[in-house]
Amino acid sequence: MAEAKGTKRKTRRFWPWAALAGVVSAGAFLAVAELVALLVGSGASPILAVGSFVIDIVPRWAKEFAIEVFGANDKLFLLLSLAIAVVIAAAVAGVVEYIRRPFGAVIIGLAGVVAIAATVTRAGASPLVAIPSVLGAVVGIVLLSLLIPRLRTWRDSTAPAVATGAGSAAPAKAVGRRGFLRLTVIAGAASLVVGVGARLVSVATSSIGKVRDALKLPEPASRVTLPDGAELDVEGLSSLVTANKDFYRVDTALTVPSVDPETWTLTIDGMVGETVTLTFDDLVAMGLDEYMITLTCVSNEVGGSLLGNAVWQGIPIRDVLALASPDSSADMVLSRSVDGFTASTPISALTDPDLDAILAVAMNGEPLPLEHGFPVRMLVPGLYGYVSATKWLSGLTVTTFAKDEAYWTPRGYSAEAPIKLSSRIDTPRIDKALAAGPAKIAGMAWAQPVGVGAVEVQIDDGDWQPATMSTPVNGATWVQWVIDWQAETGTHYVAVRATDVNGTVQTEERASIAPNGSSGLQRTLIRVT
Ligand SMILES: Nc1nc2c(c(=O)[nH]1)N[C@H]1C(S)=C(S)[C@@H](COP(=O)(O)O)O[C@H]1N2
Ligand SMILES: [Mo]
Repeated sequence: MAEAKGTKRKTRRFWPWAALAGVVSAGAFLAVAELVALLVGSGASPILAVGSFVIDIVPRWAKEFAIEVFGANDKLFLLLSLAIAVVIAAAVAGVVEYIRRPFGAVIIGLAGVVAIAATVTRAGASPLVAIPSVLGAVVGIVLLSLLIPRLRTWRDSTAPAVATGAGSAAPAKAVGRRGFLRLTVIAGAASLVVGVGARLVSVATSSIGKVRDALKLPEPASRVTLPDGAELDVEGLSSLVTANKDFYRVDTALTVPSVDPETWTLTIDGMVGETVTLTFDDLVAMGLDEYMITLTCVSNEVGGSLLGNAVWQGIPIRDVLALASPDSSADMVLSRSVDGFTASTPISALTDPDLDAILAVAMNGEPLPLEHGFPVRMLVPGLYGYVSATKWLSGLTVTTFAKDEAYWTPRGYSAEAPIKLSSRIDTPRIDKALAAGPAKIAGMAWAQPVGVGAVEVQIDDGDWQPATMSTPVNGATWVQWVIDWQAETGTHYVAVRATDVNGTVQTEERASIAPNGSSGLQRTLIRVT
């Protein structure tokens, strides 16, 4: 009994080493997979494929939590969580292999199957993308089955003399221990160098940034002209046009898709008289015009910053659709991105001659930034981004809401989602005390596609007072507003509400972002000292 307990304790003493063997084996798996993925091409990296798969399957609350807590770092958070999960699973695999082979190897094999499944099911994947995961898993299993026997030799060599034979303990200990540690260190270091190196090479050789820098777009036939008073000058107020570098980004893409305009095509199919495929040159040759459109995310909370305004250059979607002669019984266009994302847009919003729904190729005077959909994206005034603003666009399928659904529809968001009339306070901010005396309260308001007619502000329990608005550029664009205020020492509440040009007043009724956008009034606390 005492001896059995002693053996058990001794066995457990080696568990951390077994866990390390598992982690090093998993590291070799990923390193080999990354290296081979370099040769096979985009979409073959198992860690990124599994990450993308996780993005597609995580429940809505988890996604909302990640966006809320980590904002633009939500993808970094996902990758870190994934890395921690991989390390834990790998450590378990090592210990399991040590206790009872070959079950640790089986765990690595299963991880290989998951990686293969995740890579081959990505949009547009070729069967070749399975190769890195297969080779990686094989290397991981081989390494684990080399390490664990060495660890056992080490353990056995530390057994009491009665078990291993007198005199042999000392040299066996040296051999077993050194054999295990040497292979662990070499394999671990090699994996680190190869894995990190392969990732870096993959990022560095991605030449799409250079392609974008070299792209010359023709001059647009028309420019957006700003009316007098289109922009107010108030400290702390958002600018009328959001700079590209400050523009919010929301998408399901773990890595920004690389799409070369040289090989890009757009296919218009489905319920059409004729399927049409356009090249980038075909599209641009239809003629560019400038449009100012404020893009808004359904995930924007009351008072939030998930919206931005830009000057876009593009082509009306109604002209592009007309080339394919859509069937009059169709009521939806399902737009598709190269990465598999889809959006469902009512065809009426795309063909309305009074609404400039466009395929955009430029944003604020330059080709679309890679993360905002290079080379071509959609923009539809008045509809939230997830039902209209497909980035890295690759196809338009003319169909019906009854027949097809988009990416977010089975994930708890409405199939159709017009932007809700809303407004926000940019200054003063709740986290910054204000000095008593004359002050300005200012912010933004939006009512795409009709436009804002009026903005009112309420201070404490006072009456709603009209704010001064910037001159609207068009109905698809937000406006700025400002009101002068004599700030008195103490704490105050400020609320804002917008009215659209048709006289509809922003509702006080609170709604959360799911299923079709937040509502309610922003009421902010101001401290005056
Ligand atoms: N391919 C693709 N396009 C997409 C998305 C996406 O996840 N993938 N997200 C949509 C959503 S939810 C919004 S709000 C807008 C955001 O565009 P931006 O990142 O350029 O601001 O893009 C839309 N287009
Ligand atoms: Mo969005």
